[in-house]
Amino acid sequence: MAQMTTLGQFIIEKQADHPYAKGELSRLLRDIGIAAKVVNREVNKAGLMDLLGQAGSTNIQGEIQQKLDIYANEQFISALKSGGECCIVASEENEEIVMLDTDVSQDAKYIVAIDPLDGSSNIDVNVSVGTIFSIYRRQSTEGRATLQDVLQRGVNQVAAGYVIYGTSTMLVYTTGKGVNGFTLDPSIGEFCLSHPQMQIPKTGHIYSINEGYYVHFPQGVKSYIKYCQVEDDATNRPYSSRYVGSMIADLHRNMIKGGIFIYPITAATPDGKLRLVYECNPMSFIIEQAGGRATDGKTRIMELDVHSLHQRTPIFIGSEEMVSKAEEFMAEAEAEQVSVDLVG
Ligand code: AHM
Ligand code: MG
Repeated sequence: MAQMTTLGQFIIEKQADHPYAKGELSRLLRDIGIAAKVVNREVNKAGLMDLLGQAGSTNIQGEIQQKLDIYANEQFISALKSGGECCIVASEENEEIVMLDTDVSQDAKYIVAIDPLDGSSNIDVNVSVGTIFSIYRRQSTEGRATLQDVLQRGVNQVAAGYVIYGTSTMLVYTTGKGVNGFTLDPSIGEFCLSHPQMQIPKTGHIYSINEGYYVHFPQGVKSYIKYCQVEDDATNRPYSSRYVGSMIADLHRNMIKGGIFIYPITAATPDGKLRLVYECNPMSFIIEQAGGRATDGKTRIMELDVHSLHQRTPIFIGSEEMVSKAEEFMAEAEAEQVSVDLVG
């Protein structure tokens, strides 16, 4: 039988590659991996449990929280707290940052931003959900860490990853030296290296966007969708449309098969829907590390300024050539709008 590499072994082996090779980042990743296994166990039996359903409270974006959202949030925060390497957790489920360092202990050097259970409206229909995480070094050097330590641009990330609770459960992460994927073997309870050095194809023939909002999309997005639907043998069009409604599932598929995922601004969500700090930046880091591209239609996601914890951004992410093509349509539409405005 081939020798399996577990997540724990892999993290230790790669520790020396990292500039901050003191073992803290490794311990942090290991803690996240352990919490992911606990969350996976609960997600898997969601259909059997009273946990399923809505908790009745709303989070700060006004969306109804599922009970498992709360459970997952608690698991990750408690794993990070007991690990001692993380001073602040920024979570989709908490309006404010969660301080883990204390007046007494201020040694923890890392900030973790997390969406504990993304796509949670899919839980009660048995569709894949996921966890997204992003890790930064604390920038301030004195006293307790503050919100400012969290509001760093995506280019500062030292690690990012996602867990997909799907037909199998996978943890995929990067520390800036490529992307590796681990599949949970439930018989031994370990994440095992199954997808070493993942690369997203340069192009693909799948586009993922909620076309139900078509009338509310900007003109550039509408034109790009039409381009995807036109017949053209040379570029293998028309493309297929696939939209799970669970960003991790859509991006994980695109990562393996090639494709583009777009969540643009719409009339109802003028800043986009997805969150920069704990959804778009980590996914952009991973996709870029796999050879893909991620922008807001114009600017690289990881270079956007971060003003607030729950900031939203439009996102175009996936295979490099497809994202660049969509950007061309955005630029064209913008230029046309400018000339219309000038004439008007
Ligand atoms: P959530 O963080 O509240 O779960 O929302 C994020 C999810 C993404 O996973 C998904 O891509 C998107 O929202 C779907 O939104 P919509 O239903 O508007 O297409
Ligand atoms: Mg989310």
